[in-house]
Amino acid sequence: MKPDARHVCRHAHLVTWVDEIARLCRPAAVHWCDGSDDEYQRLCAQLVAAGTFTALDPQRHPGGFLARSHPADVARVEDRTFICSPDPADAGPTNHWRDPAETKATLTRLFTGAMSGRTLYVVPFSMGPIGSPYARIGVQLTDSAYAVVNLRIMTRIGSPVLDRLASDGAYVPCLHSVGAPLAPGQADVPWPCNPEKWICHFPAERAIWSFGSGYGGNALLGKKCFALRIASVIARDEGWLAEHMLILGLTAPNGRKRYLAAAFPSACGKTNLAMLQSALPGWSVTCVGDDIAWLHVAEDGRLRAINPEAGFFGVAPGTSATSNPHALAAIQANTIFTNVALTPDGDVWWEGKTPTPPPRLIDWTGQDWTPGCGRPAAQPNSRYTAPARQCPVIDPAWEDPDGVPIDAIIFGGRRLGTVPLVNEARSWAHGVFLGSTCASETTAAAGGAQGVLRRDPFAMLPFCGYHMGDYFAHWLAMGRRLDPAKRPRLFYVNWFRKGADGRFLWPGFGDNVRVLKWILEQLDGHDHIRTTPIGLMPTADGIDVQGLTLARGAMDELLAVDAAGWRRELESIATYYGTFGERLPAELGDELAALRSRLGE
Ligand code: GTP
Ligand code: SPV
Ligand code: MN
Repeated sequence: MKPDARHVCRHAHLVTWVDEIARLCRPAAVHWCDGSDDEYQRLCAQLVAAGTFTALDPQRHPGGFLARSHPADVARVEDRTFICSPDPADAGPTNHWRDPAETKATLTRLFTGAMSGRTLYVVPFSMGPIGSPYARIGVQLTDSAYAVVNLRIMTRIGSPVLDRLASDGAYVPCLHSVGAPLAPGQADVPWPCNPEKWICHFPAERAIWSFGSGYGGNALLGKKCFALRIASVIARDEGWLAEHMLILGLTAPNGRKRYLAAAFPSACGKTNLAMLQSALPGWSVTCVGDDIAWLHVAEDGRLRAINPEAGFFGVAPGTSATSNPHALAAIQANTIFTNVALTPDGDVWWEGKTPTPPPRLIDWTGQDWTPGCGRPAAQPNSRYTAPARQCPVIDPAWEDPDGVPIDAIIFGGRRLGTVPLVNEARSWAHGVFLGSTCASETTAAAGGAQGVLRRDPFAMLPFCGYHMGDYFAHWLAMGRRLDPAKRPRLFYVNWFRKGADGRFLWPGFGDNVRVLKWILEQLDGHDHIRTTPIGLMPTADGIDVQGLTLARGAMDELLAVDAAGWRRELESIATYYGTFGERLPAELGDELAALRSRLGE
């Protein structure tokens, strides 16, 4: 791969770092990525030749590829993700802490010669539109061509970023190796990786070292490692927020448009909400981002958000023409599918794509698959990587360097019981209380057991780079910095409530616009509202159900305040809050006490 973009790099510090890492990792070659289409095509062709990629049928998916990962490298590894702050107390009780010096020593040993026989790619990338005052630059050094082509979709990479960096710009060094050196003459495998994985963050020096995995958030270091874990630390220090949130525009029939952000845990509905096809006539949603939001206080005291990413790394299973037609359109061309199933005619398939599966497939492990064989055809955390600009409802302002103004923030998660369909916080502090107490059932997005209910405050449990108690305090402080008249209002939703028969009570997806409508009406002032002990909720007729048939009694159950459930919840929150010790802001203890007394406890 020659020539490369090294010649346009005027940044002596970066050149020195790359040289140093090349000496450590001993790659066979070093390639500076320019980010061009030509380079992308060559890398994809190389991945096809290596057996990592299978080209899809160009009629069905022009520029489409399927990648199958190693069966043990399919999701983020939270138990191997470390925050290496100098003081263990700064990582807090929700993170895995390791000593920075010791961890560097271990990693240096692991990285020694780790890239033998491979190419070291230098990938300068911008999180956020290049030139936006809110954008930040990272440089990923990686021996994974798969990571490079994914980064090219998910971020803005190459020469324009080097130009922006000039001779002395700041960047976050992101070192990545799949940890599979090749001896001379040794044949490669389609998905190199290492059974030993280390996803390490050094918040004090703002650096990332990732070893052993080629998958998703473990390997695309701009995403969770930089844009959330390291960025959350930068944001704390600089007075902004780095959040696991979608950003959407909601237009009412009168033409008025507002922007909302929503934090749901991994695989809990951000992508689907961000580009929903409205079930209500006259209402429409446009997508600014589906996974990460960087939020700043603008000069006028308003909260504004940018999407630091440029693509979607979305959950494939469940994506269908009925659940999310806009995502299906976005992934028609130029998309990398990872761990989905392949049809005999070069198309892709996953559970839920069509009501009935095709009669024959090659499953995500490369084996023949027939319906009823007892194995899933697609890995439950199979994903697509697609350029955001291909989304048919991408918002016209999605790359606005100043971001979009946020009028409401929604928290949520998968809760089978207790938590109602929608609820508004009584105040900013109450909203921070709601965000801090979010809980959700675990999903396939991370290794470990699934369907286990755990606290996932602000959907940031796996992504906050510092002490969660300090993070709550930072949210409270941000509220004080916003103009009270322009401050976003805070809501809590739950699409995942189940009835006695074990089925979802709420249809979800495009029907979620009905709840967004109530939220917008709340902002504008209306009377479909009742005050309850847990917050402000819709009246029985508050949610617009035109054209919708719900099971009998479903709406009552969705909008009920389950007193017994909330009493259990109080105890569980008290125990949870206890884990933060004196770093739990006093206001949150007060909110818990106030809820207790409103519930008559
Ligand atoms: P990450 O990319 O992991 O951060 O996830 P995400 O929050 O963007 O989740 P996504 O929208 O991809 O949804 C994950 C799963 O939840 C998919 O299988 C969806 O089909 C399902 N899902 C999304 N929205 C709804 C909903 O409103 N109701 C129900 N029942 N399921 C939903
Ligand atoms: C998530 O797990 O929240 C994701 C996918 O968005 S990953 O990039 O793997 O983190
Ligand atoms: Mn995510």
